[in-house]
Amino acid sequence: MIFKKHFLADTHWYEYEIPMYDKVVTAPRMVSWFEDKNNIEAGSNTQELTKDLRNIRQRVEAEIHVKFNAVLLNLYRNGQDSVAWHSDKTDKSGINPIIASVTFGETRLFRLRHKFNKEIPQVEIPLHHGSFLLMAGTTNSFWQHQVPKTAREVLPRINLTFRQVNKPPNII
Ligand SMILES: O=C(O)CCC(=O)C(=O)O
Ligand SMILES: [Mn+2]
Repeated sequence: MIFKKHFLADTHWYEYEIPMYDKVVTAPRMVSWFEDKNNIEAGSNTQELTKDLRNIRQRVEAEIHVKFNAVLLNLYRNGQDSVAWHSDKTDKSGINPIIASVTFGETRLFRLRHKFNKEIPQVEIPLHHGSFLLMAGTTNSFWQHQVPKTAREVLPRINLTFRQVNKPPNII
């Protein structure tokens, strides 16, 4: 659990505000966003990818031969933290982004549902410590995903999603 401990303690975690109709709601989890230095606009307070994040990215890139310039860290502090149904968009076009996900800590369910055909059964994948999950092709155009809340007593979980972003970043 070395990486979980490290990221828990050494990351600047902050709350993520989601615009929802005419309100703004606070997401039920903590986040931290990093980009490559050359992608960060002057004057922006976006964090630069750390050495550890660059090392993990290198392993991911070597596995799938895809390059990433940003990573979103999500911290699920307990079973009440979650991410609601959504698809990932990493640029304005939103077309077929490639998202590589790495999990540390507690196992949580990752669920997928088809956006248009309700007859297709949902898919449930328990993401364990050290899991690697790749969303590519049309996954994010045709499917939504979520990490539901759980009534079980669970320890913190940290998820890293490597992304390719243009400016300005649009993280989910
Ligand atoms: O925590 C996860 O496994 C997924 C996170 C996610 O979907 C997101 O940040 O867009
Ligand atoms: Mn997502």
